Amino acid sequence: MSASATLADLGAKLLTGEIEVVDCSGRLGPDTPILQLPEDFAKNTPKIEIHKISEYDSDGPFFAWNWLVLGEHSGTHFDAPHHWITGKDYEDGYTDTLNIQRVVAPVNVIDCSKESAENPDFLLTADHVKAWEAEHGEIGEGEWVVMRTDWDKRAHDEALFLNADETGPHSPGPTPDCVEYLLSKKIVGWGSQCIGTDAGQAGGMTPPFPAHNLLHRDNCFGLASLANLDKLPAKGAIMVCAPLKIARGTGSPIRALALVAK
Ligand code: 23J
Ligand code: MN
Repeated sequence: MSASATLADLGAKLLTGEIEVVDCSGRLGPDTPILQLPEDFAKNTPKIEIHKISEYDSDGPFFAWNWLVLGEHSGTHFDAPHHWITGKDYEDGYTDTLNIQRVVAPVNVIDCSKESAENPDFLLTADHVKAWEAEHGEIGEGEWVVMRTDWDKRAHDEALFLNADETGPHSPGPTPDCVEYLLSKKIVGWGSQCIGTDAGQAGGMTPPFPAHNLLHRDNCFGLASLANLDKLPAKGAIMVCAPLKIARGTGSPIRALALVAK
């Protein structure tokens, strides 16, 4: 089939609903869970604020609009390579310079929901990914890989979502060897349903925060706080994860979309 015929077919099937758009973003607002770095970092990213400018009142008689306090790394969001020191020298590593063709790609959904329910510190390894590939097929170059943990079901409660105690946050994520394996497959990026791309306990790994350290070292992207991955097949969906074109931005909230055959 020609590319133009494929695209016409896609358009027609979007209109009939045979291809469904699944919303993989959570809601952005004052209740959105926000990362809290340890106190040794003086500054932190703020809680989201939505301030009214007007709503059909004396400040705007026939229009409603708001202004926001919104960190780049808030809610369902995109990590660009410049976010981490290992990615700092990529000229195309910012939200306004990255190759936007890359962010629309097939997605591999690795279901770790059962393991994560049993153990909030569950770590996905390269061996797990290889076993997943044996069952579902190989992960291809340029594709997204996302870890389904159903962590979005906790997003209504920040404490439940961050799941921290005296020993720090407890949430699932990848091991360093998992991220290295995925990068050897030349993926475009890695996504998590938790607050960031790394596990809660990833600060103690070698290297610390391997998803951040290794993905961005290789000019790859991260996705955090993804929602509704339970509505996606293991393979076959296409993910659209476009960051705002923030000037020299290191990341951005996104409306993550998945195209899924019904
Ligand atoms: C800043 C510093 C450390 C981390 C993060 C941000 C994130 O997880 C993020 O949102 O990219 S670990
Ligand atoms: Mn981030």
